[in-house]
Amino acid sequence: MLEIITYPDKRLKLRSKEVTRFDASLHSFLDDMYNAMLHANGIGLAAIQVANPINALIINLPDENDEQSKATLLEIINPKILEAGGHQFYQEGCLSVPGFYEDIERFETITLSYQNRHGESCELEANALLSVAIQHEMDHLLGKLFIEKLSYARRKKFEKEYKKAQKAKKVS
Ligand code: QAP
Ligand code: CO
Repeated sequence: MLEIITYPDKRLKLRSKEVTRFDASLHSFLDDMYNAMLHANGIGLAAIQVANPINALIINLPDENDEQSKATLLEIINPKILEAGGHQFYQEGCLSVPGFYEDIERFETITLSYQNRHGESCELEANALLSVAIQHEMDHLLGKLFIEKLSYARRKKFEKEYKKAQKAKKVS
């Protein structure tokens, strides 16, 4: 199982690089990412979160029965936002910042170009939760975490709570 690295691991700050080879090793890496994400009860994961700084991310939102399946898995490689509009707030979390959730402002709607695992060019328009998830994961590719979007006061509250939770983890 791939290990998900957590804040304040400095590797999360790396800028990810363009994917140029859409080969079997990329495919098995994407499969490994999916297993690691489901194991950790996540709905989105960027490659850098398993310490591989490449422009790849996966998103698997639950369906109407609240179940995740590979049938609805999105594998997004080398994404670029073509258009963005509107604003929404969503209470975000992150597998690399376990146990912490905060309201974050994002675009409501985005239009995205990207490549799939075979290197084919794709485009999609997303809103609501899918749009939030894509923007959250794309920030990872730039070395950014959602906690960097918090106000100074909320960031300080986060640092305090997070340190306390980490200490509690170590002794248990
Ligand atoms: C990113 O986040 C995201 O703290 C994916 O203890 C954020 O999968 C997508 C998780 C907001 C859409 C909206 C977090 C699991 C999972 C935790 C996740 C935790 C266990 C986060
Ligand atoms: Co995240």
